Amino acid sequence: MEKLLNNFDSLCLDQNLMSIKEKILTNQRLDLDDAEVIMTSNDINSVGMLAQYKKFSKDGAKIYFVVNRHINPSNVCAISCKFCAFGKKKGSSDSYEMTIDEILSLLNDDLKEVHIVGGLHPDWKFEKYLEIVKEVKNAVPEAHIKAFTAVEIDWFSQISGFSFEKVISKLMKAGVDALPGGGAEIFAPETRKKICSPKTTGESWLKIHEVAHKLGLPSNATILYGHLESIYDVIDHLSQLRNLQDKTSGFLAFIPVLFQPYNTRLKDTKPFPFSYDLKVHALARLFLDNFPHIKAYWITLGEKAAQITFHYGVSDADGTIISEKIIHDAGAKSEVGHTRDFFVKMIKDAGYIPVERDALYNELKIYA
Ligand code: V47
Repeated sequence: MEKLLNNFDSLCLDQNLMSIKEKILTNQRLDLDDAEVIMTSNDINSVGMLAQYKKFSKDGAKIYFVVNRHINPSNVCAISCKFCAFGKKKGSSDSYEMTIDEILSLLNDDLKEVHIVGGLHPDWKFEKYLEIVKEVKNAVPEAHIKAFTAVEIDWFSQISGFSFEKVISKLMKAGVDALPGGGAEIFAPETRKKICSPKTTGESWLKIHEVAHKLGLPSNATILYGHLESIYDVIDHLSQLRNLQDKTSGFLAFIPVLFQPYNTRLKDTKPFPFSYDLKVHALARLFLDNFPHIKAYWITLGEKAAQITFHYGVSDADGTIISEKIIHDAGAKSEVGHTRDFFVKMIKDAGYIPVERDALYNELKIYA
């Protein structure tokens, strides 16, 4: 593995990265200034070499994926965020609500993870969400259920009058095995206000994940990037997540989610160069030293770009998803889903070892 950095000194174009290399080699934690050096560096190859070294020191050449399915029971949403093209007003012609039977018809015994998230429905009671979880668990008991973002947990708390603890405990009892990482968007209050002012604050998002971890429920964390944020917002976001993970160790994976502007009220944001995506993924791997995995969300990146991030510290390719809607409503150009065979080939083609996993990263099959 040391070989990965053999040529580093002779190939490094940015001398500011040399002290970061020393820290990575000696397992020292990066600070906020190091993160700034990475995000402002033009030496994307050297940044990638460092992130790759860190990834290999954790997982070797393995890249994980899961046979999963996304289910969005309704797109009716009581709030409207500028970056979102999915949420619809109740009664609008493009709103929908799925019945339990419609939800169950999407399941099959091959699934290892069912990912359930949706809008904040103004009329549905908390019991309805518990029923969805119970019915899904009953139909596919072998699959993990990763359900409801912290924004939904906050909403359930408001509509039920229950504390976060009670809402999460009831969801766990119904069958939820993990929380997805959505809703984190960007914690920095000024930027958060510009893209999703009505949404749960960053502080509450972090509090809900802390409560979940304390109750023994693991979770993921996301960042929505590529809109109005500065690199300091990105660094602040990672720093707050790293601090919480130091306290709880409950996060499984960090997922950079690239903003898609189509059909949103942030249509006019200027596109970022691909080197920015690579730096966000690499920085995540280097800075979040206490996160087990960095995930490439191929839905937003596109399949080929996701493959390229495998060389920038990523250790997880998410999964089959089967039918993604939230990001495709905002113009994502990737397919809406893929097969298990697609992931095995995609990971092998990039030079890595595909490992099929469940939602909790238990290894189910290594495709050597
Ligand atoms: O939080 C909504 C994002 C997220 C847009 O935990 C958009 O394993 C881009 O959280 N452009 C939900 N993104 C997705 C999510 C997720 C995905 C995959 C895996 C996991 C996991 C979690 O969707 C929201 C928001 O950031 N989103 N609109 C948009 N226009």
